[in-house]
Amino acid sequence: AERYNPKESEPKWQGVWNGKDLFRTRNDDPREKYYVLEMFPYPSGRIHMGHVRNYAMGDVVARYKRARGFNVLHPMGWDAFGMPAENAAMQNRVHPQEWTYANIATMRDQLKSMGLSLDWSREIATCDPAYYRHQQAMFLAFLEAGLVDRKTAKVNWDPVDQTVLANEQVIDGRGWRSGALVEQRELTQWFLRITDYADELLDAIDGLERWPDKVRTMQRNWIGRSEGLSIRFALEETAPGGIDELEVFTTRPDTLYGARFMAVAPDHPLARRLAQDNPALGEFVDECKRMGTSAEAIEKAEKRGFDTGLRAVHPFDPSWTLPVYVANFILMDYGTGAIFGCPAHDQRDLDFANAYGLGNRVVVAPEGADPESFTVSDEAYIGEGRLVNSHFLDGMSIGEAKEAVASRLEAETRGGRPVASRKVNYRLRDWGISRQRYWGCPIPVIHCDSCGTVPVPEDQLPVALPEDIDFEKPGNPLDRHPSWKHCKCPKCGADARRETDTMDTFVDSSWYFARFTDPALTDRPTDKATADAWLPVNQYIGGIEHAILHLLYSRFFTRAMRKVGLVGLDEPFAGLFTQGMVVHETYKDASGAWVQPNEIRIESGEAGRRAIHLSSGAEVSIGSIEKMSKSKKNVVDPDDIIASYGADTARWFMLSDSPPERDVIWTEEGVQGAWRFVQRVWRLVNDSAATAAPATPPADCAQDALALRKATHRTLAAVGDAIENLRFNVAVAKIYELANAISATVAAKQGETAPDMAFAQREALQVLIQLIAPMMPHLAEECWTALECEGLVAEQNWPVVEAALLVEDSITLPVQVNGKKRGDVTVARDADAKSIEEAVLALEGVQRAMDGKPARKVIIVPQRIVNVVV
Ligand code: ANZ
Ligand code: ZN
Repeated sequence: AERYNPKESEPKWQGVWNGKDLFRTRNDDPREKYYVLEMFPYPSGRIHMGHVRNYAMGDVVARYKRARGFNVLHPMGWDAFGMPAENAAMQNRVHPQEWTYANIATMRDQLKSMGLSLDWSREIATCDPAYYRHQQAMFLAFLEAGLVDRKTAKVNWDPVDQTVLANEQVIDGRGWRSGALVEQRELTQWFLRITDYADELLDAIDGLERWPDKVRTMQRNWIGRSEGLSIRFALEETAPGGIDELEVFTTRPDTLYGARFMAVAPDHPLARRLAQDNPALGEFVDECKRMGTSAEAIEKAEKRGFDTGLRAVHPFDPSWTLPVYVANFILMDYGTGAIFGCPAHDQRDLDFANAYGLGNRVVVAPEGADPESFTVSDEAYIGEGRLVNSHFLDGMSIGEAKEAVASRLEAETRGGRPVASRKVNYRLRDWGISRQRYWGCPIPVIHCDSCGTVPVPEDQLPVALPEDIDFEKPGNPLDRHPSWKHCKCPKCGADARRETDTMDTFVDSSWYFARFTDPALTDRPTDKATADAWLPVNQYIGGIEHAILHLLYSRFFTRAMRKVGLVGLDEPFAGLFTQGMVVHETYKDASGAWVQPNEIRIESGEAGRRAIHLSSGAEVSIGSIEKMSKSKKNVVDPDDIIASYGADTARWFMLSDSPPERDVIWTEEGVQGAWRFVQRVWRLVNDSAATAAPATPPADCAQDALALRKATHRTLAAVGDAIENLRFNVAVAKIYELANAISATVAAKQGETAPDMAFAQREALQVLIQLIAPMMPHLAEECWTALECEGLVAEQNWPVVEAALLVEDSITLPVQVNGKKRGDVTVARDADAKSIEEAVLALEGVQRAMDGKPARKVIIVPQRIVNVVV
């Protein structure tokens, strides 16, 4: 037969599937549902290999589940709002909308060329007013349900561009375009009250059994629940502003006798008040702000402080006072923005104390250590142990001491209030969704001088983005637009202003999976019954980079939607799979410039692999394997691969080469290996297609034919299992084995083929085609046709495993003589007692042990063990 030609076959079969509307999913289909979803792409321009991997995996699951008789929902859409569109507008003077839709058109074609079994009739783009109007309606419903707040928060302000910057736009403390030092400004912003659900979101993580442990841990840490004690320290003398105490949050009240200092955040009210009269402190506070207030910035920075001269009184000893510092490593928005520092048992406190000569005192020593000689110098002791140097706490465990301190201070009062109270703190913050950007979903509220903030009435939704905008000047184009923001107050009719902030694009992606269940619905975001019927997504697949924010926001959003009656469940994703990255070798020429993979060819010789520059013929050095990135030029364009080898080859290689959660190294050799397998399957099918085969298994099956049938059914069972568990590389390995087994029988039987073997071969080939179909759907259709099978592979049920063929022919049993193991016997699995006994007594080891004596009894425990009693 001729070589398989994907260039002809792939578009042809895509047309056939399309013509039959094979992947359109109906909501009224009575079969059991299965919802498989891959994280929808941002329309950046072109698809990359990461997309190919992600969507190839999802498609295997979709096609497999369809063959298993499920009503499969496998939709696709576009996470289409976001900054890159605005950047493109600024750099290339193209409208964000035009840029976005052009990218969508390109990427849609690319995805279609992959032959994915998607229901394109459900396609959505989050920048479409038909989508975001519902998001606005939901925002208003959340507002009414008390899930939305408006409060001030800090933003990054670029003083030159006069604009708010996203965190990613701040590079080393400077604006990415202007290079100006970024300032922190307070702005009024909209927040979603995710913290209302902190406990619920945390507790429910335990139930997410089909999520990777790693992701579950990351979510737990992000929510960051910590139980501790809030303690009020009196100030020795009342500070300016009448401040006479300092409240701290601690998770280690047991270490109270190890306290050496107090510290407050640079924007703590005490620091702010003191700075009014103290320019040097004011300067220090400003400096801290410039350093940035992100957790990473604080983690990295050298620990620095400013001694206020105030002193705080130790709660257990009125004669013991501690210096109060303003310190750059204390965050205002955690706990109370103030701490007591215990250098011996906290690394940051130790670094700080060492820098300022504050010393330390060990109060927890490891079990059995000599408290006198156990000291700390550069490394804090944060392990378990018993309390020392701590008066009434001495000898207690950390847990006991925490309890003892808490109950004692809770019982004490000052000014009529307890000195301490138990408190739970969360790292999780409310979700600030305001963005001062054009290309996002407008927040549907109106500001009126007399009525305050007024929701846009439902019948005026969507609040659509104006199209006539310019990006010539810095700042938010919505704010600058000559007319858009001017409107009438819906309540009093007076002149009013629209909110010009748009929503964080994470809002768009927090509910798209629910919208897919009924994307054409015009009057509501979702139909509750329909959404509940489809959700949760059975299998969600995407990158680990979304392990925290996207997944947590979606989990919160589902609960918020439940609260306003849009869905009836809590958890959106029952199963989550995070795939690894696609990585590639890097290449550099003699001048040190990066060279693209398509500019070289690889030669493998005695001396190993060498890379040769195609145009110059010069050798190029092969560098490390890195994530595909434009900067290192190690990107392989899926279009090029599909053009030269076809989508099936690309899909097959993606799935075959490594476990799906690990990185896959894209290599030309690997692609060629996949390509050879495509051709091999095609030849195998064509070489045997002509053999006439009986439709039912012949009564007598010879050994070789039976062996092939067993191989077929074993593979069938194993591949089904592997796909169910997303072990695609295992499935591929099993399929290779079956192909080898078929090849061997074809090679062995030149010429005439007996009916039993003809049957076995035909069965094996059909199963092989069905097994490769989820991964290489086009090749599978072409082979199916070549075998003159009926219909399309894409419409077939998954083949049924004949359980009898999975049974091993023989079984090996351990053999004991008088209870002592003397050997093993291998017999037919269905061998009768007499033949087992004969085989056992013939064993050399058994005969030696019996030493010529007769067997009194031979006990056979079926399928388990044989015992000879002498
Ligand atoms: C005294 C102490 C002694 C502490 C010790 C730790 C070890 P988590 O677990 O993250 O909740 N802390 C409290 N508020 C802070 C803030 N706003 N900025 C920076 N650090 C703050 O951490 C709680 C611990 O972090 C608290 O317990 C406090 O230091 C510090 F041996 O109090 B600890
Ligand atoms: Zn009004």
